[in-house]
Amino acid sequence: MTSIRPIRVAWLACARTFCFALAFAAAAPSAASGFDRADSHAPIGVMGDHTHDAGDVMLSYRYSRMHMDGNRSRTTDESRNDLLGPPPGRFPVVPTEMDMQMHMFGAMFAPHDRITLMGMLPLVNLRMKHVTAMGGRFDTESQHVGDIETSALVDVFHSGAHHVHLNAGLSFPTGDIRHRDNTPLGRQRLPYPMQTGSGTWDLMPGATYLGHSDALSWGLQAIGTIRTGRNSLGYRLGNRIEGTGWLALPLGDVVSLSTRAKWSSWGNIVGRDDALNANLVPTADPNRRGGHRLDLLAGVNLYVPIGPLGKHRFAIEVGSPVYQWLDGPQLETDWQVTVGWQLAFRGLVPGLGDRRE
Ligand SMILES: [Cu+2]
Repeated sequence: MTSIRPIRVAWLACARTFCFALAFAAAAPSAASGFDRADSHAPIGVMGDHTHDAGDVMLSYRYSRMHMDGNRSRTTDESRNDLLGPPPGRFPVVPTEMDMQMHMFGAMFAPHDRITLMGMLPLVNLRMKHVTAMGGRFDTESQHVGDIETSALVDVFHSGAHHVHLNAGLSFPTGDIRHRDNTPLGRQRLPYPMQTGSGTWDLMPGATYLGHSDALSWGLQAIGTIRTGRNSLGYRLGNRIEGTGWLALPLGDVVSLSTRAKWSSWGNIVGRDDALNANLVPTADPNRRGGHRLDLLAGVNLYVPIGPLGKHRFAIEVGSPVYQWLDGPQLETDWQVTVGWQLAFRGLVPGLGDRRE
């Protein structure tokens, strides 16, 4: 009973935003662009960056990996020897490294020239290495479907080289929040960052601006993640805001190079999982999860028209933080990489909107 109300409020807020966006879209000029090059999609690490014309379908696959190594409190690195020890103040177990891998399958479909629907299914693999105050080492692993995300991208402005759309996303609690693995204390519930889901319905509102000239293209995007209510274990992850801006340089018709900056801020956990002991390991402390990070990334997009129907895109983007402030001790990010493939079918579903070509 108690979990129904926040969901209803969330749905109402979402529906209201969406109706507002639709009203805008109806008044906006046509989204016909004719902008069709390697850099007409953002760097592959950006989601929901582009919209489609009515009847278009696009399939995508992304593999991403993020590597975390060493601990940090605020902006200061902390060695494991500084952290290991008896509580309070120190921890019997300290994480040393983490790898987050994700296989993300996506589909896009535009039922209308100004509305593109998008769905994303992530498969997540998380691995963490630890040391103990007794001198032991152990690893934990978690693998599961992550939180499935759907969104509607609504074109609200299009004028020559400039385009704006709104992102109205909803993340479903399909990931795991109860994963257990073997530890020196037996089979235990794993701490928050080793779970593949949030356990809550999350709203993901945002806006995206795209611009291009003959020689360059650029874009800005801001997306929030707003958790609603609490999950079935009695907590919710911190809200999150991400803002990114990029610049891309087309080299001929097939290749483009990109550079991007991305700011992320995320809060601590509200509530707690009673199965976790925050004195044992910092990852189990709901008040040591928040942070801010600025990443710089570089990418390559390839655009390969193959056959009459499909247009393939291949892309890679790599990046590293230049600034991170962590409400730690928390594992710090070292690098990340995203590799992706996209296949678009123009006008696959006929009879929608008016084709322009
Ligand atoms: Cu697409």
